[in-house]
Amino acid sequence: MKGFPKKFLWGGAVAANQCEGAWKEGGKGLSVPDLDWHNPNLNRAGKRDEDSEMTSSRLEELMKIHDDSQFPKRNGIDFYHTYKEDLRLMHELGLKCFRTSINWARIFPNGDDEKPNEEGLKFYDDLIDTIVGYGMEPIITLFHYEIPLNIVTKYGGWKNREVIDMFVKYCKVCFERYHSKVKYWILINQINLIYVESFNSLGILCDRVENLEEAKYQAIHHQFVACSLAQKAAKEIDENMKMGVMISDHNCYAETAKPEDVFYTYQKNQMSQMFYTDVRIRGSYPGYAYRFFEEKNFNIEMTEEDLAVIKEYTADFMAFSYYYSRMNSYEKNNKGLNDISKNPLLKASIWGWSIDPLGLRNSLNLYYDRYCIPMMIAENGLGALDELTEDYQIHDGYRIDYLREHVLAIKEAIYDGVDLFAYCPWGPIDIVSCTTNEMSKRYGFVYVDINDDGTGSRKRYKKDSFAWYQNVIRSNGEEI
Ligand code: BGP
Repeated sequence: MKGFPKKFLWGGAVAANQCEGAWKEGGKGLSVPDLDWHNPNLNRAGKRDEDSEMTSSRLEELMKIHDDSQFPKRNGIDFYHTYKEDLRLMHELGLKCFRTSINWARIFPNGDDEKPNEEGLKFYDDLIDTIVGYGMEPIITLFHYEIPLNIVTKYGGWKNREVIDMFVKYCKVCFERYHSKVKYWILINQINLIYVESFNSLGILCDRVENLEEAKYQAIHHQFVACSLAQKAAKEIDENMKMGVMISDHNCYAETAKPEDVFYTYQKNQMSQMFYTDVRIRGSYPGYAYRFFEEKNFNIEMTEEDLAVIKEYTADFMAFSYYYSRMNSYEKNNKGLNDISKNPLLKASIWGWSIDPLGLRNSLNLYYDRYCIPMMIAENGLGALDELTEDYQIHDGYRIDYLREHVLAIKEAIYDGVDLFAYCPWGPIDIVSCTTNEMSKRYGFVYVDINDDGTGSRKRYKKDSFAWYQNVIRSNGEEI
């Protein structure tokens, strides 16, 4: 097909923990992102934040800090109180869909509570009604790192099998309450990121397990089972709901055409990306994963019932976030899945994220060829340091350039035959960064005047990119 489908969902995506704030309001429990500490001496282009793998002692230290300004996600952009006004701006932007998450700890403050927290549900009743009221299709993520902290400290996170039932119970509450309003659900945000995010994604404290890597794969098995069981519950409640599997795509290129570079790069892509979608879409563990476990001597406990439910309840659509591509060399990068090289042929943002629009077209083709199910781009965008001028303008031509190139690549992929139904640029309104916990890494079409230390007027201003995206949507991708 040439051009975007008629009912294409042009959207935007945020996550509860990065925008809502109100971390202690409405009966919400403490959750993992509430402890995401902002390092004022952050090395932006360096490795990810030191807290992506957490120890019990570091967690205790963080619990003793009572200054909220050091934890920007606790206040976010105060979306909990401003969502009506913020969503009005999203409506003005012309969004056809809006992706956000439900914060698990608002619904089950401790994860293991007997009954859901009605006040938390009430907030999402209003939020979802507002999204729908503005004519936007809500896309709801059920787990965007918002694991109740009690599940981490009392149960050891997703490594513990008991967490499956807690998650499914929480999902059921949401499905029952919102099935008539929410069609598209993403069960777990970026389910593949476990090789960099053992704490955020899985709630594992690394000193509490014998072998962290093995524990991660046990935990991910529990997430797979939980997703299929949640999906089973969803189908029983309302067959019209669609369940998506989502990964973070950073497809690796081989550094050279040397067969070793090509093959070991392929293997890296298998275990860091395809493994997750193979299980959730094809419904079984691929041979290369069993081999990976065997060669590492991992003993992953899985029952026959687990494998049966994984087989029966597979994802209805595939979603992925796309920010950058990666590069791999057999000789230089043999220290695991996250050991990669910088691609000298690509420019990068100051956070070191390479800019590669063709990589997006490549990934869309790759996944669609493999799975042939409807696809959604759940996140994409350029994090940048924006400047608010004295007359309250934000001239973010660099963002327009980035998005233009990516939207053009998507258009080509649709012409290639990919069945893509939604595109959700990340953070259509500025929110706190996920990886570096700072406000300064901005993605929005709307600027939010809040600084890293929480100061600022909190006012919202439209950036130059606002009018650009508005026109892209209005013309259904004809004017880019
Ligand atoms: C993804 C997360 C998002 C988001 C995005 C950008 O990994 O799903 O939550 O924030 O990355 O990352 P950052 O905010 O650190 O730039």
